[in-house]
Amino acid sequence: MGHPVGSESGGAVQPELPPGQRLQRGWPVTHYGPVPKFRPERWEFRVFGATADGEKHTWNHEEFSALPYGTVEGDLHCVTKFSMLGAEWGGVCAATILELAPPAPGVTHVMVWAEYGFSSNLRLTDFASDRTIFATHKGGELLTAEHGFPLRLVVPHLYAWKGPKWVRGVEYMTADRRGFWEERGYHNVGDPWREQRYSYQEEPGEGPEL
Ligand SMILES: Nc1nc2c(c(=O)[nH]1)N[C@H]1C(S)=C(S)[C@@H](COP(=O)(O)O)O[C@H]1N2
Ligand SMILES: [Mo]
Repeated sequence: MGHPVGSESGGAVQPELPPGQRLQRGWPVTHYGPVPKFRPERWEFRVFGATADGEKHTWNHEEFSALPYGTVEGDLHCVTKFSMLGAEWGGVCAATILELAPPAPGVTHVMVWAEYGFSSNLRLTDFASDRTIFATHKGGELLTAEHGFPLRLVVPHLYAWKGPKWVRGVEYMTADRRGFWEERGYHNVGDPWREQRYSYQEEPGEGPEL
């Protein structure tokens, strides 16, 4: 049976969860460190590293807010085993950023950077998924500070740590490098359907040497 398909259980249709996950009602707040204060005049979103034109691309908050708005339906699966299903995220699709600031041909991975140096690495193919979104809204409402306002990444097909809150930019990389949680024992790829929780589960080729 395919994964995000509903199944009958006691008469009610239950959405299916990845292995080992349980459904969370409501939306808990989970992160490491303090919630940053948003200062619009100092905020900018940058795309740097191996860009196609060799230049760094930046948007201030006003410019970023004027980018095309898209929506995506997606779940959050926390590696601590709760999942929040079926949220509607609004914001700027990663595909839009890739179009406006294309990567050089040799780019294989990206590092997504957030406030206080938090980071997470993704394969370019995961970042380029049509469901990967830099979200400003959930369910039509602006994100709250604890949930990542003014901007967070959502990658519905990977564990939620792969989506930094308070995101500030993307680095295009021609080789893989581990981000914050990936350096601290979490799986380099993080596919919840394959239960890729910890780095000791990595198969050869799934991550840089530890
Ligand atoms: N900047 C930052 N983003 C982060 C984290 C973090 O520690 N710092 N934790 C991640 C983890 S582990 C999860 S489960 C989700 C939780 O998002 P939520 O608090 O909106 O539910 O945020 C992710 N994004
Ligand atoms: Mo998490």
